[in-house]
Amino acid sequence: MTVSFKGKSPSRRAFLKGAATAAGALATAGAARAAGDPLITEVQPWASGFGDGVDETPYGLPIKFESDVVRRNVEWLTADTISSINFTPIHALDGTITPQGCAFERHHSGAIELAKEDYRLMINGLVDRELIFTYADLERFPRVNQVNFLECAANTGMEWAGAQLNGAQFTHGMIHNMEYSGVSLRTILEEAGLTKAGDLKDKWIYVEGADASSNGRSIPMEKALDDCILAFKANGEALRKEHGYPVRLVVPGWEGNMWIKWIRRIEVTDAPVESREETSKYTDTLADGTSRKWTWVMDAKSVVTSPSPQSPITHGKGPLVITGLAWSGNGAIKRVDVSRDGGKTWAEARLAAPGQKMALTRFYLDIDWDGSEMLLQSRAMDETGYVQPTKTQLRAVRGLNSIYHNNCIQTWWVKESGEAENVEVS
Ligand SMILES: Nc1nc2c(c(=O)[nH]1)N[C@H]1C(S)=C(S)[C@@H](COP(=O)(O)O)O[C@H]1N2
Ligand SMILES: [Mo]
Repeated sequence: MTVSFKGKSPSRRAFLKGAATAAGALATAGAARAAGDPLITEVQPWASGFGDGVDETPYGLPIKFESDVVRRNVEWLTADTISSINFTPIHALDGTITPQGCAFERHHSGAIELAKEDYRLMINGLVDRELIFTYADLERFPRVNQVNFLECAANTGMEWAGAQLNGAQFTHGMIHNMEYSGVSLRTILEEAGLTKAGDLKDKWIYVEGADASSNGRSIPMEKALDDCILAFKANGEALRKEHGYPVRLVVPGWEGNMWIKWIRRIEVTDAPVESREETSKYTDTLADGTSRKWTWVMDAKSVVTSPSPQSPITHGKGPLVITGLAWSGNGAIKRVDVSRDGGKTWAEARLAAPGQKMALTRFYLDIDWDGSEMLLQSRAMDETGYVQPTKTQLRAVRGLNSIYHNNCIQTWWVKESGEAENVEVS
């Protein structure tokens, strides 16, 4: 096995032998520290005065001590911040729901400010009745709730050629997972009427946003009528401006580019439009120079979020929580395995809750770390039986010309110091 990190190949090391320990046996972590601790023996300022009144913070932000849990961009990645991307701090989050305030953003012409009163949604093309809805109109249709991940097709795209970015936030942070509330797209299409469209099997919709880029995409009618929603709310509150306020399209399991923000038009068509976003972009060039198109589904993928380069082990050996996220655009995650020796041996991780369709799943592996280095990996399996591929397996099929749809197994080299680096094993 060789390990490469930014071109270099650290020599092979001894690998961790320790087996996973039952959670019950880990209860002693740090317990006997109290004796003589001034935080225990002395009265502290927060216990001897008043805290803030309830009128101080009508809408709250995270406490100042958490100020590094923020979206970050990578300056050299794009020419400016308008047509750009920032990344979710997944290394610092837990559970599965991404707070909107730190959920990554991707815009092609900046985040626009569109008031509900100025919002219009048009349906035209092969419909029985062309319609225009206001925001208030949309609110009067029966509503649905759905938790879904959105992953940009370019997530992990910089890693094709080798280990590049040192942090789960940057390698895997073009993802968020929210609970959406809105109206099923099917409801709105049926309101406009689809009898004129005839046989729906070969029909499409073309969707576009109100921003200058419009980000138009074609979606097959079958998917449009299946599980897409026109969402107004995320995690209980109105969508943030940057995520498409007041209405965005949710396309469960499919590449983020199709989740049109500030959606203004739906056209029913008898063929795909072949727009910029589905021809020159969001297609995957193979080794022989030909390109795959209509690669909509985000295949099963996972990543260890901690320990990881931005979330080193700081407590030395003993009980250690290894955790991460898994997801699949083809349905629910069924199982996640974790390797500590670069993929030679695997242990089945514990899913915090059974996998939900097209939503993030949190996994944990509770171990007794012996302090030796690890080549940490996770491998997801979804309900179709699909298993997340290694980087070598993916390159064999896709070559090195691709940007999008890199769902390979990630490796973190966790050193004896507890620090971690982005590496590749082969
Ligand atoms: N109208 C519009 N919709 C858009 C985009 C855009 O630039 N304009 N970007 C797309 C891309 S490429 C992605 S990955 C997702 C990002 O959604 P987010 O900003 O909520 O993370 O929105 C998609 N929808
Ligand atoms: Mo994207």
